Amino acid sequence: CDKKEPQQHVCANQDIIDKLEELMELHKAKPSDDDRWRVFSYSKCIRALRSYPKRIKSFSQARAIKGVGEKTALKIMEIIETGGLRRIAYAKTDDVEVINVFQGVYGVGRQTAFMWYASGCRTLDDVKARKGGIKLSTVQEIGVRFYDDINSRMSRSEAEKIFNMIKPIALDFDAHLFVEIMGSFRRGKPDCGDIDILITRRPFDGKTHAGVLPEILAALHSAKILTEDLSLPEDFSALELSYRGLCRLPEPNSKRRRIDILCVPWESRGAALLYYTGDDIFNRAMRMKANVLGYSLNQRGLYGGVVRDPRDRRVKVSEGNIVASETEEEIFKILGVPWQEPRERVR
Ligand code: DCP
Ligand code: MG
Ligand code: MN
Repeated sequence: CDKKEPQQHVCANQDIIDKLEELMELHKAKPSDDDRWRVFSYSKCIRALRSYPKRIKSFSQARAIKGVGEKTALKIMEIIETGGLRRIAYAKTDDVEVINVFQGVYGVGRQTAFMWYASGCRTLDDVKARKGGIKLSTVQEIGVRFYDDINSRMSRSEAEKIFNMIKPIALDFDAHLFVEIMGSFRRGKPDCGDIDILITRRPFDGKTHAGVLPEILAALHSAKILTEDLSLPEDFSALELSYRGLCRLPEPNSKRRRIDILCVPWESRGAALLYYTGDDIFNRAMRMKANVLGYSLNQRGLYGGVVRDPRDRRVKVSEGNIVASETEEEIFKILGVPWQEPRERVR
């Protein structure tokens, strides 16, 4: 039961999928080649189960599904019969937990997490003490220092307060800027992992938002709202820019919060809003819908006349031409998807 349409869907074998996913996540945090293969085969199996319409009742039925091998079929039967999967407990070794903590550090991926572990680090204090002579990038150092802050979610009201301080500062530089909050906040979620902001400008007088971002960033730093930069655009004069950083309410004891600021050309604001409002599962459903209709959808727009390589449909032979990008409404309309308010765009 892949979400072919962007709407709620319950799977006939959801309990099985949940357990196999849990096991897959554990193997993801293990370094061996064997584990890599297990992750690969579980993900294939999970995908097959998602699109399998009936409740699985027997070993032979499970085995007959493409992508389900003998060992996985046995696991499926164990889940059906006992509601649990003993393999999960075995897979929960100490290294998994440590590596998951390390991978939770902003700027740290599998490679670095494994390297820290191999160097003898077992806790973030070990990392801070550079145990085993490990080296940290500036971003990783920030990630370790504000690990708890970055890994906790803020209330909607805190996100709102921060955004309400940022917006007038931006508008101060150019009153014609379009400054909108996207992500989970726009979907109406009661808590947010970060603050996602879109900036653009209608060039009615020939002027664009080009060049305004560095001024805004400097002002936000002076106002003690931005505290650390995580990644800056290479060329600030471009129309399409993305900034990542940490911010906080300029009050004592306020926590650091993740912030993403995007600048896009005025013509692609609809596609950008659609993409960055999410959620990611909804986006996937919309992209799939577009592909089925022979279009291609990304954060820049909806493209028609895309020619794909028949041997590998992911490869585009021709980029096609833009069909819609200015408003979310026209993209919904062309895809034949009934309009959904941001708060409805959830799994
Ligand atoms: N997005 C996506 N696929 C990704 C990452 C992001 O489609 N791999 C889109 C959908 C997200 C949006 O970008 O909703 C913003 O990304 P965030 O990571 O900020 O996610 P949310 O704002 O949805 O949730 P959170 O509250 O955790 O920030
Ligand atoms: Mg977000
Ligand atoms: Mn974000």
